[in-house]
Amino acid sequence: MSCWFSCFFLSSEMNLVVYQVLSLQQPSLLSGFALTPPYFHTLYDFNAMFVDSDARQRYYWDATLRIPKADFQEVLHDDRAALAWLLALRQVGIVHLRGAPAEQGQVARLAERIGYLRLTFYGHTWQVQDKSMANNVAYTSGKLSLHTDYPALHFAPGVQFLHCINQAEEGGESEVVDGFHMAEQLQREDPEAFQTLTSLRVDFTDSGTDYCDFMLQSKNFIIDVDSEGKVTKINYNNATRDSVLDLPLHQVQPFYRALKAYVDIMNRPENVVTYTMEPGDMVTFDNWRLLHGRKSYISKPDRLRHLEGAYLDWDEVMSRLRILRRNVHGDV
Ligand code: OGA
Ligand code: NM2
Ligand code: ZN
Repeated sequence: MSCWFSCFFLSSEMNLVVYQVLSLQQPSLLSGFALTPPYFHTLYDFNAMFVDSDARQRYYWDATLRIPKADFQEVLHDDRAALAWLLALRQVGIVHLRGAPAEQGQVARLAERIGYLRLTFYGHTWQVQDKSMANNVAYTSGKLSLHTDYPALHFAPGVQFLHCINQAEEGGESEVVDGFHMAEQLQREDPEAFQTLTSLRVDFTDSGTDYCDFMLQSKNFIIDVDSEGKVTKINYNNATRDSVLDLPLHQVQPFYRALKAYVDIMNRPENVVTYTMEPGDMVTFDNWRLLHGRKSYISKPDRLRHLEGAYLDWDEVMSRLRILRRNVHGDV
């Protein structure tokens, strides 16, 4: 096993050190936290022994995050590697897998490792390419500002896989932010804006033809909170936000002001992590928590940018995480 998770699974002394570091952090902020060996591995080895509710603990981050990395083949074939991957996906919200074959079919293979993928109107898996007669801005060579996928659904997919089969010669770099951390910043800096985005429903729409024809309409809070006020889901894609804003007149200006405040925070350079996907790279991320984007790119006939994507839901991912934890650690 060449996986960098493996060697640190053996070091229980190190795990205790990491536990002490983490227990001092409240709220849990992973800014600048060394998420590369040895810290990252010990962190996830330790957390693999947590009880179920603790597996839901999230560590917030900013631009200093070093995105957790794992080997695609090892995640497919090794239960410890798969468990570490899913824990990091839950807690950090994003993991890069390296070493997938640069051909179609890999996101479906990885989804089978979990259970099954989530079918949407864009198909079982979908091809992100510059298409003629594009039915979505993602299928052009244009810039995608920070967004979550599919707020036009009332139950947006929880997890997203994006596999790079071919990268553009120029442009096409990726960006991500921690939407929960950004919401926490908004709540602190501008409580009124936070209150607005958690209490006003915004219209999203998506219509066209792909897997079959569709005409979606939704009303979602940009920031979903639970009954205790804890942020649970971000719903925001400006490309599918409806031209209709179904709000009483006196709420229109406060809504746009609040949305701008949130978008301004997420675009601060100190919050954005930028990376470039190479053929064979696959990014797996929490689509309820992260916002992601891409820079525009230049399409050349001999080097067409091509990503393949797929969605899953958190229930299925957490189900696999529990089974792996039982198999690896013998917990119930
Ligand atoms: C998308 C998307 C990212 C990219 O298709 O929704 O975010 O890099 N794509 O093309
Ligand atoms: N794609 C990539 O919210 C969205 O429409 C996101 C979804 C087309 C499946 C894009
Ligand atoms: Zn997207």
